[in-house]
Amino acid sequence: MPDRGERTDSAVKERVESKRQDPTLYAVVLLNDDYTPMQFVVDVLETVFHKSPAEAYRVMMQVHLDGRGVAGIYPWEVAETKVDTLMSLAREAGHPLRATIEDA
Ligand code: TYC
Repeated sequence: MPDRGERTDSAVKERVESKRQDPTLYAVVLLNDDYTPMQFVVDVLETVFHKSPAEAYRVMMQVHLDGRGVAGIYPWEVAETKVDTLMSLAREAGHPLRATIEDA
């Protein structure tokens, strides 16, 4: 039993330390498509990425006109969760909206 306790302690400790040591940031990049409604993209930028209405509209138009745009910059696990949430909302609504994660 003391054996198990030690292993558990060190596993927890290692995970905490490796998170603290990783300052790498990643960009969540929204991709344009011809079908997702502009208002849906604005809503996602406000609710998932915490943009103001004006900033959400600006990013949405950048993606619409340029093909891509940065929705936000986060540590890896946060970026992954944002993309998962975005993809789930889009799938549930029947829209083909997509996003990728890139080095920031
Ligand atoms: N191009 C879409 C349209 O005209 C709008 C859109 C903007 C779609 C941004 C996706 O990431 C996107 N309805």
